[in-house]
Amino acid sequence: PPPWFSPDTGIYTSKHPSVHLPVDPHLDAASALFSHIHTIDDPNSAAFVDSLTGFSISYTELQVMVESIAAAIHRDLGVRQGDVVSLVLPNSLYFPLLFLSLISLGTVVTTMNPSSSLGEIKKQVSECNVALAFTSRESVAKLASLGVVVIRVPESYDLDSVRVENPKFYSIIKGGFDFGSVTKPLVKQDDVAAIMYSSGTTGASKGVMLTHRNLIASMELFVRFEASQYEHPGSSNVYLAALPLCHIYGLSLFVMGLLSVGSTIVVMRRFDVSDVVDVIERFKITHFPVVPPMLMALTKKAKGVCGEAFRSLKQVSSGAAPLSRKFIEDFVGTLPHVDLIQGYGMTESTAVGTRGFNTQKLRKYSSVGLLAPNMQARVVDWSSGSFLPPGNRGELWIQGPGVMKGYLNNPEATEMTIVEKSWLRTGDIAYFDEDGYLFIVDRMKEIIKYKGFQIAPADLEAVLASHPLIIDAAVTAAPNEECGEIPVAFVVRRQETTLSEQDVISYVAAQVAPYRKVRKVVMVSSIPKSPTGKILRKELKRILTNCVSS
Ligand code: 4UV
Repeated sequence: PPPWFSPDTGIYTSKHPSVHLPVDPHLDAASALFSHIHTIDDPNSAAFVDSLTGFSISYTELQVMVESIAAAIHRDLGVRQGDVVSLVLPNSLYFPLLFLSLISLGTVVTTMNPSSSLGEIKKQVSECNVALAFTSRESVAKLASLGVVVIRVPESYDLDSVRVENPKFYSIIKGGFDFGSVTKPLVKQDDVAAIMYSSGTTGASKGVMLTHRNLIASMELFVRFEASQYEHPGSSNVYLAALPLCHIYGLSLFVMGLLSVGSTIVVMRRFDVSDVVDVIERFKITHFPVVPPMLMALTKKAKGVCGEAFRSLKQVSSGAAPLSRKFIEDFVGTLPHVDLIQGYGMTESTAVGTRGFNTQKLRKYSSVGLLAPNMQARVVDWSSGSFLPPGNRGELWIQGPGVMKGYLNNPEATEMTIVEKSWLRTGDIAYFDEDGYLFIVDRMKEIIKYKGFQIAPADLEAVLASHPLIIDAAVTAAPNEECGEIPVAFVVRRQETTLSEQDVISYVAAQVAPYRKVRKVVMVSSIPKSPTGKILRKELKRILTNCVSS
């Protein structure tokens, strides 16, 4: 057997040398991040740039602003250690400023997609006991109607206009607050820093408790380690941040990790392929992390554009959902000078998992890469429970400092997901090849991945069940070339009703974020279930295949 696999324990160890993680038990993730900033070649280089206006924040300014905003939030808003504050924000430079300020205070941040519906916000606000929220204009009323104290975050970076239009926010952001004037709370690495939402292997979406230690692990093992593998220093890289910062993939890269290596991060409010070429050219983007639909859109666009526009681009990394061979071949054929890799991780692992690593000799585009340092894995046969050697497919389990503390207020779900004390069941079916590269081949968990976003069938089933004319319903994924997967609802309607497929689609759309809406409805006479009442999802998939082929 290879040295990185033990047949006795069934454990795969990372092929990378292990990385030293800070041992001080009292350390918050923002301070851990800033402890690296003195190593940056030019502290006056831009940490963040707004893709629309070119407004930028340097590394020196970033650190001063984070301290000042933290002091203002503590002093003016009375936010204290352990309080839960929500960020319901689209991508902006204010997002990382607020996130880092809040966690440096020992405050717990819970992020929500800015397109969340009132019902979705209500669930998260009540589960996390949110006391205060920072949000954009669109969500102010929703949050306020739930009794949450709301601070509106402007779109503008022009402080003069912010002062006039939004004095409350201005007073927090204007600077000049001295952190020395407040007693800095003692934050432990084991304290919860963020609560992100994921449905895990089954059921409704749940709060994933990530500690400061988890965020530090993500910064060190995922981002800093990768940067250390390349000859050029991370500070010469310019990243395009078009992934949502509210999701673990964008958060771990653009709000935490990349700052510690001094890269410049160009923030796009949202991914828009018609602007992307211009942004890449204008800001000389070198690295672009994407989800598969973005890769497809980029490739299509690149075909019609002169190659010069992409000259600066060195690496595109894709993650969050499977990348088809067709997308890979299309991309590599169109932009052969750009290195394409895949990464794999989960909310529950703080995005720590595997990353691709191409060399002159070895290019495995379909692989999600090698296990991150300090991480271990097992591949488990789902019928016998035995641990499988390289070349065999089974459920992937991972273990290491990226793994979450647990699900919020849900010990049962935590126990089902973190097994044998410390192993995270990923719900993904995977195998390692003879070189230790991981391949994700299927998913045994219920989640649907729409453009890389999670959708929990159970969440949509609860919405469907609330319709008076629906007797029973179940949701599953249908494959879709552009989006990866789309949610399809199987609906048993009351006899003699005129409820149409479109009625069902509209009913759900009114209650969920746009990306989570049901996109196809199949009327059935009953939902296939096991004797214990569990929805037989494989059977639903079979019915769906038959509908498409007939
Ligand atoms: O919880 P989540 O929504 O989290 C993510 C995380 C994406 C990351 C993390 C680190 C990276 O380096 C990176 O490139 C991407 O999406 O969903 C977790 C589930 O998404 C699927 C898989 O089912 C996970 O359990 N998934 C994530 N990455 C891939 C993937 C991939 N490369 N290929 C196939 N499925």
